[in-house]
Amino acid sequence: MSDDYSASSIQVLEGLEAVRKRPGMYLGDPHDGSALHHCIWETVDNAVDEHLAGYNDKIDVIAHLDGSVSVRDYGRGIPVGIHADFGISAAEVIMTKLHAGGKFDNDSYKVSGGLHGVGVSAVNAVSEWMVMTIYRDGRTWEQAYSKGIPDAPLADIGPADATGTMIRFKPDLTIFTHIIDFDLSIIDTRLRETAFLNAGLCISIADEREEEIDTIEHRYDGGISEFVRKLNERRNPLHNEVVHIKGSIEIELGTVEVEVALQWSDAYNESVLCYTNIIRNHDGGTHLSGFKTSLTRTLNQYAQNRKLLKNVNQLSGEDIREGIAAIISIKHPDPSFSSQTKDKLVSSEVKGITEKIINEKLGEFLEENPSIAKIIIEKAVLASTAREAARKARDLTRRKGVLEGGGLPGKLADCQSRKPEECEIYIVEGDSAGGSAKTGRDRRTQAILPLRGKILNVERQLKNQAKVFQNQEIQTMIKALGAGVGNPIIAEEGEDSLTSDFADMFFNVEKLRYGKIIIMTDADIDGAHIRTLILTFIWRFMRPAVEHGKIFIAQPPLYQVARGRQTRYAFSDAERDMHIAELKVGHENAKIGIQRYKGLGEMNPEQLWETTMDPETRTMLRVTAEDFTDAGGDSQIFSTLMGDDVPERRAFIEKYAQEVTNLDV
Ligand code: 0RA
Repeated sequence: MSDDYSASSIQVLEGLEAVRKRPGMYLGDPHDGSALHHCIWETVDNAVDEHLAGYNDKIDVIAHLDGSVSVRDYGRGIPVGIHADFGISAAEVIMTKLHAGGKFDNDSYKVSGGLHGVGVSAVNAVSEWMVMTIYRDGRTWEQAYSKGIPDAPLADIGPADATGTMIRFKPDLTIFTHIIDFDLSIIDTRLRETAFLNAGLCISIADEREEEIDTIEHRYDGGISEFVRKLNERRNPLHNEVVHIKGSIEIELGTVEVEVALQWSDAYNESVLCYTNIIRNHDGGTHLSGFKTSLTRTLNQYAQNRKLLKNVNQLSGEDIREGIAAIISIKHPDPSFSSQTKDKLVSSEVKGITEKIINEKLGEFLEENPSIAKIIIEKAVLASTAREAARKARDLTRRKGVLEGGGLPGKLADCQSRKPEECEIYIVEGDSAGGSAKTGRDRRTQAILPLRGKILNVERQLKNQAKVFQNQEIQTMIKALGAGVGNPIIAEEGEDSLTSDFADMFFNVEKLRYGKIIIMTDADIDGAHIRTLILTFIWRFMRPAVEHGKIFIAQPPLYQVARGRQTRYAFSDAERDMHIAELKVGHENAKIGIQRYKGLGEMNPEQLWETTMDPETRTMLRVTAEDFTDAGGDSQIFSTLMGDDVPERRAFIEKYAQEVTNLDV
């Protein structure tokens, strides 16, 4: 045995010992299952490298009954010749020397690409046993190890009719204390991602521990384009074709390859996943910032050249990325990361490289696909308009005086009390009804805000919010309520609700100046329309007020039934008929007067107080979120109330009038 050999084997033992002592440093936490699965990733990565080098298109992963896992590839096979420096087979060097993976000094043994981490030797070190089988040059070679140490030199054990490498290892359970089982769903998820990132590579997974062994195969010839389609599976893409960009640039150390796939959907969030050498970078890095810069610049340039920006000066990066799903995958011969976990790529040259490639290729794509380009720009312009409106909303509420006393609208007849919990505001349709309400109210706790005519239908203006905030009646309401105004919450199919900067930002239900907001409109179709418009605005822009049960609908009577001095009010046809019958009892020919109230204005202040506003006797309908979201969607309450179907509307109101009796209001 040469001195060289003994020297290097001491080194090997020391290296293996280091891994066994501190597996967490090399493979992740040995107690939560992450290190255990990392062993598979590390082994598969070697086979993936062989694919990247262009020699392997299939990887078979099997979880065996005995708790071992085997990874078979069909590449060239690990070199079996004696390594000049170490005097042992190159295969043994790879399996026993830490970091030997990509760090061979001798170029002839350089692992293809040399892309991956700690190397399979670390896996060997934490394995109770490992067997390496190599199929190469028509022969089969084998070497077995215990805890990383070879049982015997690599041996030729017979002929072979294929090429490739199989590595089978059994984790050492004295190191992996807590979780002893491989989890197939974890393996499946990760290896599917690997398959997406390596177009054409087929990865099969089988679990021999199951009674019925079925083999899962992942193969995506479309690569990251198919990955993007998968991301958008539950969304509505705005264009069918996925934009796929690929390019490379030479640097001193070798080639940097940049591959990007992207597609926009009608969603509001952005999902951009970044990878370096097939490893996910959760915090992005220089490839992501290059991507963002280039996307913003290229799309703005294109839009400006084509005069597609109408009322918008320039599209921001956020506007452009609204609704985007993208995969950024780069290959780098020697990447640097901010940490051991590789969550963030920091190689500075990558930003410029990514930018350059995307500038060029995305520019080309847009030129060649003007209709897709138009769709993307239009989406960004909409996002920009909405964002601008959001900014205006913010300004409106921030401007001094808008929220507090000094800024109260002139039309508001405020109440005397300043305790929101005992205060109410009646939002009343029309000036004349407003007049009656002002006279009839309890001015200590009841405020009256008359609105003139119909307010804007905000449902049609969700994409153009600036118009909403310019509307006089809406401004008046925002000021009177004193709690600011939010931005439209547009529920998205399959997602909880809109999360980004649109949701409930500037409306603060705690700041409401009144504990009850009562909408009081005429009991006719016009009144129902106006009520619906007000409710729509509140639902879209002040939703928490609904959710906190602050919104009510006043229930003025539909009829007055009178016999002599006896008067009764009826809130439905049925109640009217009941009153008539009761008043007639014993006086078949009695003269009964029936007055149908067409508007609040027909009631004098006392009547309005008595029937509709007196907290002791009135009935009111409390509006709940379910009223907007019941089966049939947002539009149910709207269509019922907006519709011309009078009987239906009446039935609706009667139904609520009934429910309201149980309400303590
Ligand atoms: C070093 C050099 C060559 C291939 C490999 C390593 C290799 C390593 C692994 C690990 C798992 N599967 C593998 N397949 C190949 C290139 C040898 C040549 O030039 O033929």
